[in-house]
Amino acid sequence: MQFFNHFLREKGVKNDLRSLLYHIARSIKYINFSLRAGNTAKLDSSNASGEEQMKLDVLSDKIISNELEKSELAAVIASEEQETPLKFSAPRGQYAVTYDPLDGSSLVDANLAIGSIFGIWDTTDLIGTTGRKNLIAACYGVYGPRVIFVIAVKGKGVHEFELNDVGEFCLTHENRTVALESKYFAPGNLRCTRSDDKYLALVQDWIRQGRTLRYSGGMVPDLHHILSKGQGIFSYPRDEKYPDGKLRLLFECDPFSLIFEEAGGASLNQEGTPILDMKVEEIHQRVPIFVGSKTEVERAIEKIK
Ligand code: P6P
Repeated sequence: MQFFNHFLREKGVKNDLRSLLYHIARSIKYINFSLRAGNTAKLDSSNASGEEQMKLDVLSDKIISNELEKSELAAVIASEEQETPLKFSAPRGQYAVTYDPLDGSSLVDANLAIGSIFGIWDTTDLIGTTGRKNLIAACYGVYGPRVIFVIAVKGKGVHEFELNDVGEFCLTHENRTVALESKYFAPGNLRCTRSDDKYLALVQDWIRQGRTLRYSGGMVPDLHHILSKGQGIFSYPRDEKYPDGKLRLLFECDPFSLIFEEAGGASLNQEGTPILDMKVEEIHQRVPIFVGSKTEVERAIEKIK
């Protein structure tokens, strides 16, 4: 049994990044506890993207920001739940952390799995950078029947840990990889097939080919399904309601793109540009995303762009 801190040290992950990941892991433990004990009520407020907030969204955001402040290694944090980034006064480190504290929180009342997503950047100037240039690590927590913590440090692979009965994250899978082709598909935003004939044809192709549909409406469990099966494609194209796509570049798509490229997969926008090469224009920037098995993603973009 290997604890995640020991494992990362053996992988040569430097002390301050390991310490930052330790605080992120603590926040995942506290959020997990609050989910099992917490109130699934909605608030009469909305987040910076205009989405209805749950009490658990606000609580999760507070848990994470407290842990990141305690780490003293994050100089700047940017949350999907907050309008603007927060600069800490006297940090020891110079990292920025971007995060979606509780992605898919609207699924909590249906008792479906949800998650938290984190990107760790070696710059505090997020506007104007790209994931390729400054995103050095990404991780997510999945709150399901088991609590899973997946970490990718740039150039060091993708590794999976599970929370045990005494609150430690132990290694369960080293070097997760994604095959070039897949039998699974996770087609998001099916509403847009009413107006986008190319997306309709793409989804119909997947159905005709006898592919297996796996889609829950939660990006974290839907993408974790692809990583855990080692194959799959997740798609969320743009439409009239979301002309730039629904999912956020900094809080969801860049972190998952680093993870999937590290696992040998691909993550492209609807024009076929790697998400990691997209310049950050504004904090809550949205982007269409096709991510997963490399050949499947490339084939899908050829059909839809
Ligand atoms: P739709 C959840 O609200 C989320 O942000 C992602 O977790 C998920 O992939 C997507 O939206 C689901 O969107 O349009 O299917 O509800």
